[in-house]
Amino acid sequence: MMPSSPQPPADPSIPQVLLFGHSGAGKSALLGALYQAGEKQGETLLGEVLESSGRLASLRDAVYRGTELEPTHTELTSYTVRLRPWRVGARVVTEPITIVLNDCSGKAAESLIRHPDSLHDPETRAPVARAVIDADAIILMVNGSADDGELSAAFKEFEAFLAVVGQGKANAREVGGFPVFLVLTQCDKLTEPGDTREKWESRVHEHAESAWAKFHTFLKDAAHEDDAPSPFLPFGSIELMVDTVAVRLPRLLDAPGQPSTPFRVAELFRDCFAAARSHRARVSGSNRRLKWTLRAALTFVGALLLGSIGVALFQPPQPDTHLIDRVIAYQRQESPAAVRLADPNLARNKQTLSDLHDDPGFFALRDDLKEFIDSRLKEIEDYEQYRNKLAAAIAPSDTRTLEDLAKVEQSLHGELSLPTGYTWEETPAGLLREKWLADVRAIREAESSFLDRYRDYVRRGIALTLTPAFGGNWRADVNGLVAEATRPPAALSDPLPGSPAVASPRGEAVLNRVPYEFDRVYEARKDWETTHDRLTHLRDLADALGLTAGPDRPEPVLVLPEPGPGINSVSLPSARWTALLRNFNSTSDDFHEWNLRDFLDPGRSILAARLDQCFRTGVRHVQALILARLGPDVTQKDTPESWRMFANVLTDSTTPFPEWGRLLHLYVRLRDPSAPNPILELAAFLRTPQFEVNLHGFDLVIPVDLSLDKVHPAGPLSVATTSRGSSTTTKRFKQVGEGVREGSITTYKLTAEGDRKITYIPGDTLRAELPVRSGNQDLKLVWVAVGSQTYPFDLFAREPRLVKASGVSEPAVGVKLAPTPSSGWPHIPVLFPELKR
Ligand SMILES: Nc1nc2c(ncn2[C@@H]2O[C@H](COP(=O)(O)OP(=O)(O)OP(=O)(O)O)[C@@H](O)[C@H]2O)c(=O)[nH]1
Ligand SMILES: [Mg+2]
Repeated sequence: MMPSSPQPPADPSIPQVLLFGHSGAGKSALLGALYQAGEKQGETLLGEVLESSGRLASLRDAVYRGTELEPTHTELTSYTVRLRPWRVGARVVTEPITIVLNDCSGKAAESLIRHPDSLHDPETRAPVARAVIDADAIILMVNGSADDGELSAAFKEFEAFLAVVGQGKANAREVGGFPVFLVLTQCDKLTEPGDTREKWESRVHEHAESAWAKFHTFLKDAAHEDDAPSPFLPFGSIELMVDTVAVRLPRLLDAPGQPSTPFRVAELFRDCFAAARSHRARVSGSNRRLKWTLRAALTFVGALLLGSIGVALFQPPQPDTHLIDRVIAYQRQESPAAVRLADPNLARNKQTLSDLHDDPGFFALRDDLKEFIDSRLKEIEDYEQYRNKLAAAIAPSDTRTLEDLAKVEQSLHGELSLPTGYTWEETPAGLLREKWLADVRAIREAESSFLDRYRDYVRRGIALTLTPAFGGNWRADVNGLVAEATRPPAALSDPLPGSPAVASPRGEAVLNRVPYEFDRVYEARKDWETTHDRLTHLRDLADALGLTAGPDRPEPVLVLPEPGPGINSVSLPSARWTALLRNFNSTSDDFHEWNLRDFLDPGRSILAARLDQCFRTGVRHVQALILARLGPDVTQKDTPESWRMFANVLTDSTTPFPEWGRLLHLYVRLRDPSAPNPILELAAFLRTPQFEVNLHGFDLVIPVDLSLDKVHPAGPLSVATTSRGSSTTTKRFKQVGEGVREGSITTYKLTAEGDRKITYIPGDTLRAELPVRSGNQDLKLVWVAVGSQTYPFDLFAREPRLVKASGVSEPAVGVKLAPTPSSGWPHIPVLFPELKR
């Protein structure tokens, strides 16, 4: 087994989290799920996960592609993860967090559990033991779908392990409350056939409760048995939390399609990161205090040492020729700074120089030789100090904003500039600094070019959404842009051009991923994603409506053929719906992303007109189906009773009407999201027992050339409702003010005299009459419905007849009578068929 993956020097301020558990517990998968949660559940995790090596992204891909994960072969794999602050609108609601996640192999964990001795050695170099000692939180994982026996065996081991960890933390005089998360993994496997989300969650909950009870019993029993110090001590104590997770939701009855949604992973890491951060902060505080104590003690010891050196100084000096030769020999064969300060020469030289310096004859040496030794020791001390400063500094590749990058550059020219008096340019530290300066330039250049590129995509995308027509090359242009923008601007895991690699820790070349993740590029990429989505939805809808051109466009499934021979109106709607789902990759099952509200003119108007045209063809199919159901003698079926029965046919799933309702609803919904399903609207209309109308009045239009002499009202308009029991109610509407002439028409306002309410029961007859005068002739205008007898609401939509005193009548061409809009005059649903009397 390999010991551990290469790791940057640990920054003491970065909290570390260790994932610990048996092989197959799901540690690596959980890290993949964390990356997924960062993308899908950022609002719960409170951040988006950034990891510049791309290894977490690969883990995620493997987990959700459903391939078996390889057991982890290296003892410990470390990931430095940055959580980009979460935003609500433009407001940043969290701080950025950097955290090191350590994934250990199950085999190494099992071996540590069996032989935990290395945990007692604070200087241990064994990777997993080191990770336990350095951890700010441990996620202790056990397969939640294991049976009772397996769980008990795992808990027994964990108990022993925790006791050692607790003891170790106490011995290290560490702060109290070390966070340990006991996590039951793979809970999706606890699902049973027919489970709903609620049922499954409650089973998972019960499982966790019983596991916790079992574990708790272990802890209690163990404390009594051997009387060893309990891990729950106030100083170095452990704070244990229990959680349940799954990398994916199982297939559930009420949520069948969410296999790529992690369960409680975001919550677990959110809490774990917070606990680890606060532990790290408390540890730093306590270490500072310890350091102070230590420094005070060292000063005291230093004073004692000086005393003994003082005694040595008073001995008479004895020149040591052998020592002089050694110093001169060292001086002669000394190599340039770049070589003498490089590893491993540095340690060797330091040892040699210290030996020379500590030699009893040192004080008797010539001044120039003493100065030489002192200056070289000082150089090594300065160099080490500088190298440590560089190791702890923020590298250009750690930044994600131009401001932070500028700060890094500033510090490389400021506190991290090479000290004067030394020629360190070619030393490893000097080369690393030089490389970082080159990285700053390369990142800045790439960031700006990536930014320009995504801004250009957005600009081109918006231009395409503003198209005046969808034909010609439009579709090919959209697809060309989408294909171009889908490719990242550079291979993200490749080295960034202009970023050199040098042979020292943190000296590897920066990857293209770094500038790609810079905040401005990220924002521009998000803008492009929005533009991309809008553009592809526009293309898809235009495709579905047959408005686009090009060789490989999908079937225009929303364009319907006219009803007629060879066309099966019964199967048409479901065939089209199936084709729609097959051909168009909708993110929702109601296609709301095609809502016209989200598109811009002129494209929006073109789509609206085509949707209307297609809808009307659909209406003709439905009306033909209704008429076919009613049979040849339609007038016989035009009764309130048969219409009420017909309403049940409309909602009967064995008829084609519900499918038509779903399809036609789509056409109207895309234009107006609140539009009702036309089939359900018709059914509700046919079931209405009575219509309440509040007739305020009418606007009457009479063309001036209706007759030779001007025709004008000569009395009130009467609207008569005659019930089937033959009682008649008449409402009158009188003219108010003079008629207003505009061009070739005169408009009159008629208003109700007295009560305005009419209760209309389907089947009642409706008739309106207005006495008019033309010259010295008394005539009348008469309105009667010509469509349905049951619902004669088309009465005022038709031209009246002009009836002479002799009883002869003719169409009153151009006369219009419109109820004032607030009257609530019933409107006949669009699917109600034309009935000829
Ligand atoms: N259904 C399901 N399978 C999971 C889940 N988590 C992990 N697995 C599967 O369990 C197997 C082991 O998962 P790993 O993440 O490799 O386990 P590990 O703890 O890293 O194991 P080692 O690397 O050997 O220590 C893999 O095949 C995963 O796909 C989960 O939540 N649900
Ligand atoms: Mg693993």
